[in-house]
Amino acid sequence: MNLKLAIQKSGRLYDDSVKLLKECGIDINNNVKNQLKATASNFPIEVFFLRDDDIPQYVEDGVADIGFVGENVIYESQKKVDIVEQLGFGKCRLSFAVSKSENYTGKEFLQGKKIATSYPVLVQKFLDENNIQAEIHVISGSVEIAPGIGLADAICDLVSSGSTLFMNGLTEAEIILQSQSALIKTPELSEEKQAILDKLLFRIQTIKKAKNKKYVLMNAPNEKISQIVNVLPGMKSPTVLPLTIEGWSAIHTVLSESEFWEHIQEIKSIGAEDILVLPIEKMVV
Ligand code: PRT
Ligand code: ZN
Repeated sequence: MNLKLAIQKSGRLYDDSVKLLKECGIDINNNVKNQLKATASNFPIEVFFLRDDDIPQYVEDGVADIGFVGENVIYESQKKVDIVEQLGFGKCRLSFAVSKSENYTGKEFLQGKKIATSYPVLVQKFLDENNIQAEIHVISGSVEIAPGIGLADAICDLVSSGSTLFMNGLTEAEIILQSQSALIKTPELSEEKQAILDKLLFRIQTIKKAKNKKYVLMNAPNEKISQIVNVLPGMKSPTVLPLTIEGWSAIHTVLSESEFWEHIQEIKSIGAEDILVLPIEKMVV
């Protein structure tokens, strides 16, 4: 029995999807170009390669049991699938943007306007929630050129760095959805397949927990240890080990990237030396 997973065939999510499986210790045989499916040699999973827009439908129908796909695509598709876990990659936002020369003062700007988008469902939902009447023009690609050629007064499209908007003389006016990739599952999953999914989820969560965490080591004089330990947030109390030099100890702890930057100067000024920061690959807590 294999769990059937749908991932994007090629595009922005492909590399991160395959990388996540690899980090989970799952080796898929995906060396052949243009292949439609692959199996794993060391995990009961079969991977289907599809266009991202088709993934929610396949999962709703149970042709695939689970899928990795952007939340933007999931919500726009309106398919009956369960979102099980956010995956932390493919981060972007769905935003309205207007020409730089427009004076965007708020949502009311959109009243009676023409909006070009590939996300008619999500845009209509936003308009309805805000009692705005506007005309939606559905375009499937290069939405950002619509205002420049007089096709629309505003666009609603995915933004990540913002450089596409900038290059087209547009500014981001309103975010309507924050999105990232998520693991979705079909509403009906057999007990046996659910057990495989639970195993996969455990691995994914283990990796996610470690992603932003650093293993931090430092040396400090013994009389400064309690002061340093008080500053360190850490998961539990840090480990303190004696050094061979009399009166000194090593402190080991786990911090998030932001906690590290927040506290490191203070820790150094208290008296910590030789501070080392190492990445953590996996974390089971
Ligand atoms: O062929 P297939 O249908 O599978 O792929 P696709 O062309 O529809 O999708 P693809 O590969 O472009 O994107 C897949 C998913 O990546 C999207 O559904 C989002 O969940 C996610 N994602 C994250 C993005 C972006 N960031 C993104 N920046 N998808 C698209 N963009 C585009 C955006 O549409 C705009 O044209 O990038 C441009 C803006 O980027 P910045 O960096 O200039 O702001
Ligand atoms: Zn697509």
